[in-house]
This record gives sequence, C-alpha cells and structure tokens, in this order.
Amino acid sequence: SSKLRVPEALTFDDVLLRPKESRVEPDEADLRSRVSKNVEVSVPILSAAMDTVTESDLATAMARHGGLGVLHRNMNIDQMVESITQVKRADELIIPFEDVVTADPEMSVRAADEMMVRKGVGGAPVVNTNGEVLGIISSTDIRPHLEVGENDPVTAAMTDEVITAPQDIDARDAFDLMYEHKIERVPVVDDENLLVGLVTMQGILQRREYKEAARDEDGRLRCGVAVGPFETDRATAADEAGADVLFIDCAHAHNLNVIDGAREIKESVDADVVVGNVGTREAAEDLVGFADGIKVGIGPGSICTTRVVSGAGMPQITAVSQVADVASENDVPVIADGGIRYSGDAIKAIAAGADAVMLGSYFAGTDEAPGRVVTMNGKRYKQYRGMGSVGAMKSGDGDRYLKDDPEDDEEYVPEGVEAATPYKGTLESELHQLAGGMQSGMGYVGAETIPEFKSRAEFVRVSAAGQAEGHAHDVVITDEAPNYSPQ
Ligand code: RVP
Repeated sequence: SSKLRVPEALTFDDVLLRPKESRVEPDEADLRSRVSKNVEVSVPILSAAMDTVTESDLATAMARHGGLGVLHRNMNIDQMVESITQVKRADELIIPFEDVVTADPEMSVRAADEMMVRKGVGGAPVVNTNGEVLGIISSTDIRPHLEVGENDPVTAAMTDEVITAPQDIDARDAFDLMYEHKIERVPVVDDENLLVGLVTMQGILQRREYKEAARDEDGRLRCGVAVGPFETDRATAADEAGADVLFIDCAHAHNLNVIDGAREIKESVDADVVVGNVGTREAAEDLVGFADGIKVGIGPGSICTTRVVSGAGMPQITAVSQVADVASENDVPVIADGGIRYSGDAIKAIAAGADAVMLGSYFAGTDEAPGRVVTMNGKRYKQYRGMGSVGAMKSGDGDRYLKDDPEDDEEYVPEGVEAATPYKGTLESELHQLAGGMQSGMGYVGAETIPEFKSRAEFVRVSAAGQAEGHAHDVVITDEAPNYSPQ
C-alpha cells in the first residue's frame, strides 16, 4: 500500500566519510564556525541545556576553550541571571566597581590587611565616600621599609601616586601600563576620576591562557541559555543579563504555537535566537524567516526515549541534512543536537550540513558538570538524566515535555531516563579529544576549513558488517583509549 512506500532515513552508524585526496594535516584544520547568525566559535561544539550538564562552571569552561555552553532552564530566573553573570564576568578585563575590594581612608592598616587576606586580594584601592581614588594599599609583604604601625590609618601606608586607567582601556595597553610601572593592579576611573573598576595583571595573564576563547565584542566569554517557547520574561531577563544566544528549548518546535512563541521572543530581545528542535525540511522552511539558528534532533539523545514512547522521530544524519538543505540557502546556521557518542559522529554531523554540534552525555561525566561522582562496582560515574525524565520534570518548571501539571509521578509521561555516565575528568581533555578527532576527519577529506569541509565531504553507506569492521574487533582491549569505548 502507499502508506508503506516510505523514504529511508539514516543515522551516524549508517554512513562514513569518503576519504579524499588531501594535503591537510589534521592539526592545520580550522574548526572555526558559527552557532547562530551573529555568534562565532573557535570550535563548533556546544554543551546541552540539561540540569546534569550545563551550569555556569561548565559554560565558563566551554567558552574558555572556544565552544559555547547553553545553561539549562531548570532554575528560576534569578538563578539564571546569576549564572549568566558568572560566565560573562569570568574573564572580564575590568572587574566592575561592585566587585572591587576597596579600603576606606579611615581604616587602620591592620583592618585593611585583615580584609585583604579575607578577600584573597593582594592590594586594594583606597577610596573616599565620593568614590575618588586616593591611593592603593598593598599587602604587608611589599611595604616592610615603611615605618607605619598597625593602628595607623591606611593613608599612611598607601601609595598615593596612583596610576589609573581610562574606561576604554584594552588588554594590551593595560598590560603595558602595568609592566612599565611594575604594578599588579590599575584602578579604572571615569572622567571625574571616580573609581569604576579594576584591572589586574592576574586577570590579564588568565585571559592570555585562553587564546581560543569564544568572546563577545567586549572580550567577555560567550554564554548561551535555554528558554521555553512561552517564557518571554525569562528570555528578556537573559537578554538583559548579557546572554549571547537564547535557545528556544522544545522537543517539537514544528508545533505552530511554539513557533508563534519563539517569534514573539525573537522580537523582544537583542540576543540571537536559535529555535529547536526540529528534524524535517518543512520545519526548517517555517523557521528560516526569523530564526538566527536552527537546532536539529528528534529523539537521537542518549537518555531520550521519545522515539520509543511516541513512535515519532528522525534518524539524525537525515534530519540534519534535510534541515541544512533549507537553512543553508537562507544563511541560517544549523546545530546537530544529540546522539553523538564519538568525535567521528560529530564531524559526520558537520558533513551532513550542520555548522556546530551539541552534546550532553559526552560532557556530563566531567568535573565541571553539576553533581557528584559516585562509585558503583569499583567504577566512577556521574548522574546524567534526560530533561524529559520524571526526575528532571519534577525538579523544574520546565514544560519541554510536560503535558499537564501532574501532582504525582504516575501522571508523568516521561520521554527520557535517569542514568549514570562514566566519570571523565576535566572538560578540557574531553574537548581536546572531540576537536582533535573532528580535525582528523577534515584531514581525511582534505578540507582546511569548516565551509570547505561541508562542500567537499561525501558519504558512503555502511552495512552492518562494515560497521562492525570499523569498531575494535576480535581483540580484547587491554588499555582504555581516551576517545573510545566499545558500545
Ligand atoms: P546526548 O548528547 O546524546 O546525550 O543528547 C543530548 C540531547 O538530548 C540534548 O541536547 C537534548 O536535545 C536531548 N534531550 C535532553 N533531554 C531529553 C529527554 O529527556 N528526552 N532529551
């Protein structure tokens, strides 16, 4: 019957990249890409908006290493604003006034010393009640030659020839200024010489460590955040807090009510708005008119049971390529979300047309993810659960999968499970493996950049035998590889 004349849909294990002539060494392959129209990243990798994956620690680490973290929405708006602020401020050049430790001129030398020790700073601007900078007091160890008693006021021990910097100073000039004057910190003042912030040498050196970091125009780390399709208040609060990209978070974004909600949010914010998840050409057609990015994935997630529970879904390679066909014509970036187990899956998603990939399980076992390490049968794990699992639905007001407002567990119809994932150490080493494997894929295809890779890459179809051949086989693994575990 015609109902059974159905198209085929493929996923990661069904395909491989066809090797091509190449002069590209993997470490020369450039992973720079876009996650949305206005947001670039050095590595095209995002962490999932899940309450066992992305909070401010992981989002900070993601951005420092060139990707993007997307904060989950199982937190209230105040907590969300606080989390965004933590990421945006993590590597800020100028520490804002409200965070600067200052001493007031009447303070005794001893009180100032105690305060600096308590706050963990090596020096503090001395500021009068008007906010004028009178001097800088440094910790005890660098003023042994001064004959001041503990009970003298700080003004007796401070340096009063203060070097200050203007508000628009950049990292280079701040470094030069501190180097020239052999100082560790420079108060930043406005036109009236009032204190507005502080630049420290430590802060500058920290920024230099993360050369590839994903930063906004002001040099602050990039931060993404998930919002519900009808949460205009959350969206505007995230926007005001400085989030760079809002991710409309929905299991089925080709629901027309969801699209109306997403469009309303897009009209009320400055940040880029990525809409998802979808998995078809028609859905992409309905989104390209207003979305700054489209996120793809109906049921591929490791903790996701949508396809089993609802009977609906779309194997991910086909889903990505269908959406990308429409999106690329309209210059809208595509993110492949879910189902990525290996670096090879990630680069296959790019070959299918994605501009970036989003992962949950891959990062849930890292130190920076929320939750503690547990030991089972001598192995270490961290908790990882679907946002549509009973546990996650209960602890949030998230409505991603929620139908009603159930009072007891039996009312939930979950589309996710609660699980554990092997403990993995630092996010940095995981990202290193993931990005390195993706670069290898680019080397095999002979592409130096992501756009070039997308146009050069071709797939071959793999049989079950071919797939088995690709994994380690007919051996007993004796040492764990950092980027491979048998299925
Ligand atoms: P994975 O990387 O395979 O663990 O998949 C992560 C993705 O799974 C998330 O980014 C999200 O799109 C999806 N997800 C999250 N919760 C659930 C669920 O409960 N069904 N699915």
